Amino acid sequence: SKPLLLVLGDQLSFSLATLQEAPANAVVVLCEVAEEARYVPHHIHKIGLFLAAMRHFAQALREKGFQVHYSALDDADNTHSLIDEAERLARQYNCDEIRVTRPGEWRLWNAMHQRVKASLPWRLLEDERFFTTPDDFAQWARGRKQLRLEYFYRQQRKQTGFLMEGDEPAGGQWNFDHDNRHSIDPTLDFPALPQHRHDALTQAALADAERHFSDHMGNLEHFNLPVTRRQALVDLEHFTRHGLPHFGRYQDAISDSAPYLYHSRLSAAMNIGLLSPREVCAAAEQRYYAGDAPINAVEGFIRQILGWREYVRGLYWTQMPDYKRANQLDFKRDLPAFYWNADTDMRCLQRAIQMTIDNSYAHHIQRLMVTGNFALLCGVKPEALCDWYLAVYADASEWVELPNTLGMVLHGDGGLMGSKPYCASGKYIDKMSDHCQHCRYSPKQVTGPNACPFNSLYWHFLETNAEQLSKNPRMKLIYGSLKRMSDEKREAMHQQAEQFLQQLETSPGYGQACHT
Ligand code: FAD
Ligand code: DLZ
Ligand code: SF4
Repeated sequence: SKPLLLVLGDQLSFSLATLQEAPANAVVVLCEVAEEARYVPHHIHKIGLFLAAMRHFAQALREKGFQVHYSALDDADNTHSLIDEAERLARQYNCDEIRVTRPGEWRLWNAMHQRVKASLPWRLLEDERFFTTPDDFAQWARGRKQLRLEYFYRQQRKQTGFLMEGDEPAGGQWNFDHDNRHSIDPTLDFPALPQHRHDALTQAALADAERHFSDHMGNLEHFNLPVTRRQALVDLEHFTRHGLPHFGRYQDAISDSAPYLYHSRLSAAMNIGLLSPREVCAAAEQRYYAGDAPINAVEGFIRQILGWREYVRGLYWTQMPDYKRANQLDFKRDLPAFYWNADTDMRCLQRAIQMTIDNSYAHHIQRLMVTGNFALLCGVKPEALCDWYLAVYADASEWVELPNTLGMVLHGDGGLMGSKPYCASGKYIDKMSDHCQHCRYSPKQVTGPNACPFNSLYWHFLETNAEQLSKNPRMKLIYGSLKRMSDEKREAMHQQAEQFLQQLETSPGYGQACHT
């Protein structure tokens, strides 16, 4: 038998089972295809990242002695679809089987699964680059009335031994989040990211991305994502030394000027396979035991990877394809046009979206509490918001994007990702950030021409969704406050929000799928 080993753009790891078990006659195939760049209009940095990283990985494979076929965007016979390319090349090289590691998106997994029994059969192998497989997650979830990250996470700690001292968690607690809620502080000094050199391969990849996809969001002038394992290791070392010690404390802070704060920006490198989550957790743990970073920082960081990252993946694979159709709060609104161009006078949104356009990155609190929160309060429909997050972030793949957007942000899954919606008014953004002092609105006003739109939208959201949310024990307090308000105040807020939403709908570009 002679297999074709298809390696996808987010599978750039030598540890893949397909590569580990490769027979000597195997042909390894990587394919640049327009379909993967366009099924949502990916940010130009994201496309540049995939092209540059795939080309470097193909080179590394060849150096290790693999026989590699690389389909480039400009190849005349390129079919521009992953499935068609693999089958075309299998015929060309006389392969009798196509092997591939489980992709990161259900649409591809399903398409490949349809061909398992074809005359040229596809064999799907499990992706072993995570701590858990979808089967492990299903087993953990079986019989539980409620799925909660915290219990899943503790089990992961015990199973992997990260931050464990015998049977006990290091530092005496599983979770140090109460130490991790500091807001932005003008005296803070954030570490600058390492600047990566663009070799000839990277330069050519970026030029090709530009030539084919210049109509997509962003420009490549300041492209600085790691595209090789070596660059990713530089970023990991830099983060654990300079960012990690402060990571916990300022995990929830938002800055008007700094895009990364003390976040790692390692998600893209991990998601495409340049770093393994295990080595990232191990590097962070080492800093704790060396006395270089405190427990609240290291525990908080490891929880994001060992806990959240695995949890969302388990949810995705055990709940798809139904998950994508869920819309618990029955949201119908289109995405406001300014999500594509940052053209808004709401400062926090303007900054989060502009940073996204500049870097194909926003940190978690910008995604959750600024762009996410606003979409939640306006009731943006899941498919519109999900396509946006999937398109604009370099780290976005549906297995991780969808549960975060549909579940965590829009509460569309009825509480699998979070026991209550992460809704907040302008008061929260004012407390955690330094945006409001630069804004034309006032976070302290709820009605009137200068009132922060988040405020009336917040109450409007609670009111509109009372039937579903007011019985939630974690929402009791806030619904109590709403109930105690005078009818006049409630009515004024309602009017204010309705007017705002109406304006949103009549603004130019509203309702178009994307704006570049
Ligand atoms: P850090 O803050 O340094 O965190 C360390 C690592 O923890 C990250 O690199 C990431 O691997 C992991 N992590 C942290 N939070 C989460 C989470 N909620 N879910 C899964 N992993 C997590 N992350 C993606 O990798 N891809 C996405 O497409 C994506 N879409 C998101 C969409 C929305 C609406 C929200 C609210 C969050 C999304 N996240 C996504 C999670 C998180 O925001 C990013 O992982 C994080 O901002 C990446 O930046 P960082 O590497 O600096 O993270
Ligand atoms: C995101 C992306 C892009 C832009 N281009 C390619 C590509 O040309 N070839 C490829 O194999 N993968 C690409 N990808 C990543 C795929 O979309 C990704 O593998 C699936 O979405 C599954 O996670
Ligand atoms: Fe955002 Fe409101 Fe603050 Fe303006 S006032 S920055 S819109 S929270």
